Amino acid sequence: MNEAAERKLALYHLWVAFGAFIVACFMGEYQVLERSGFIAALDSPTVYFASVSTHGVLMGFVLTTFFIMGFGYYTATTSLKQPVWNKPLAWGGFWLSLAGTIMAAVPLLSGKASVLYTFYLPMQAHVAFYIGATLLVVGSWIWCVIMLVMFNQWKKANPGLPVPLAMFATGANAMLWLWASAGVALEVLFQAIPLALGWIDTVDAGLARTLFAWTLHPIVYFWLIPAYTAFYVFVPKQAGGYLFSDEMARAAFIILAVFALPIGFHHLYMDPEQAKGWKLLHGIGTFVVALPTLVTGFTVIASLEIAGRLRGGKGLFGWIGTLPWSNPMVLSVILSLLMLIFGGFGGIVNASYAMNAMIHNTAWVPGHFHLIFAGTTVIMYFAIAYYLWPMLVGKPLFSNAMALVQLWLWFIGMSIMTTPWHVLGLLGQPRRISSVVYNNLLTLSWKPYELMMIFGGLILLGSACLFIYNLVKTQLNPVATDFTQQVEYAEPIHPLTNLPEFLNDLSLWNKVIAVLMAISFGFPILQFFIMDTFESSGWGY
Ligand code: HAS
Ligand code: CU1
Repeated sequence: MNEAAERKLALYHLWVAFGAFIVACFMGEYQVLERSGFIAALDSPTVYFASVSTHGVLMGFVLTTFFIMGFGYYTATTSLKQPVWNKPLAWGGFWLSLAGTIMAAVPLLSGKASVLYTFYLPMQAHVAFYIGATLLVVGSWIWCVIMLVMFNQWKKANPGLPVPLAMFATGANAMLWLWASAGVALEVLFQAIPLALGWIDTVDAGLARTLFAWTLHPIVYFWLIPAYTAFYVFVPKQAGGYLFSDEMARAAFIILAVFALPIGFHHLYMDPEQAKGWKLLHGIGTFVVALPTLVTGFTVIASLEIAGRLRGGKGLFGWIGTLPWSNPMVLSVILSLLMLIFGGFGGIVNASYAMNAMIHNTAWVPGHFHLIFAGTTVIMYFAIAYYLWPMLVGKPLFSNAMALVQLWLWFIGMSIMTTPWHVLGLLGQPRRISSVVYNNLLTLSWKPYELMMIFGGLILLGSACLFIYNLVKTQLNPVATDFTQQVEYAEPIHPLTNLPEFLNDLSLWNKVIAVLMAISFGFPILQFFIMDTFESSGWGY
């Protein structure tokens, strides 16, 4: 199943994703320059905040959502071997999301929505920003519905058979996202848009932040799941081996989906609106959700070891050297896991209440998420693109060597940029600031690290340009193949027999999520409506 209509659908989504990505990369480099304060002519908080808001929205919402949709359509059709259900609807979702993106881009670029990608109220953006963001989300809901319909149709047509792992992961992600996006949808519909239109005069910022936290944690797993999908379904085969355990992979996706949702208060540890008991509950859940990542690390490394040994690797670590490092997918997973060690370590620091107090709202936090999102996650988006592009455009990859250089540069640049951010955070540099000159010893001590971050940013920008160049040249390659190459999904080393239904279905987990969400968000949201707070009559206003 590699039909022209499906290819076109995937390709359009992926190009929007990577178009947004490259624009945002240029903004990122401007931002490190401005923020460092080294070039006086660049100093402009107004331009800085417009840029950083656009950068965050393009990377966090546009790159991710379009990539996930395009990749999902392709994995669904190729793993289930059936066409996309209701293609006109899928295109409707695409155009709706694109229209929303353009609508939000106008106020962002004109400085009327400089509210950062988290757009915390009571900061206010132009209403077009909120409506545009809503349309983007509604478009992604269409994708979720299509994925879940295809999941269930296939199950009905193939009773008792295990849903292909790639589809299982995609289905879990669609379920996760439907739940996750509800929080921010409520915030935007009932608070941000009415406020922006002047229908209400005030909003409860605590309620807004609580609703946003509902979305903010699971959204990072929505971004991550395609990377993990590639870890499990592409990497073992590309490395020349087998998947260590299909069941473990399913369990990881389920735990990710179930536990990513009820734990958002680790973003609110330092906020006053939620009581400490609720923070503790969400804090415990945060440690639970690190578990599927540990399982994933274990399973993927075990799969790589199988491949390395099948290729003749001997001894404790000999298998690492025999892996096909020149395969972009294999190189990416190694670099991705290396970044995950430190990005995950930072996450565990963040999740620990007392340490969170030291790093919250400092440059440490962008250090954490650039390493684990832009590093661990996005490097796998590159790997997926390099793998799928020849099949999508029917041409051989323009340059494998260039892809390898690009991936190494991305890893090196990300390490050089995020290490100083972690240090700067510990040296007390706030996040979400443009350049500040206190001219004292503290800000002087920031300087060497700021120089490093500019250098890291430059390497990243170069790497991003190479990536886009390679894709464009592949598409324009005069040498055409005939679309016969098919995606190869990894086989588990032990074939699946007697897969329990709870590892092959999502409806039970959907109910578990409903219960956990009611427990962890029920009262914390309800309290805003039943409790009279200072100068507030309840009901969220
Ligand atoms: Fe996070 C803030 C906690 C994972 C993204 N995070 C953020 C923000 C973003 C983000 C965007 O508890 C900022 C939001 C904002 O703007 O305010 N995060 C965690 C924890 C994890 C975690 C506990 N985050 C992610 C992932 C993200 C992401 C994944 C994106 C994709 N995060 C937090 C907290 C905050 C936060 C607080 C709030 C901070 C604040 O105060 O504002 C965990 O899931 C991480 C688990 C991972 C590990 C690593 C295990 C390592 C493995 C690698 C093994 C490899 C080897 C090498 C041995 C424990 C599995 C093998 C080598 C070979 C050669 C084969
Ligand atoms: Cu989080």
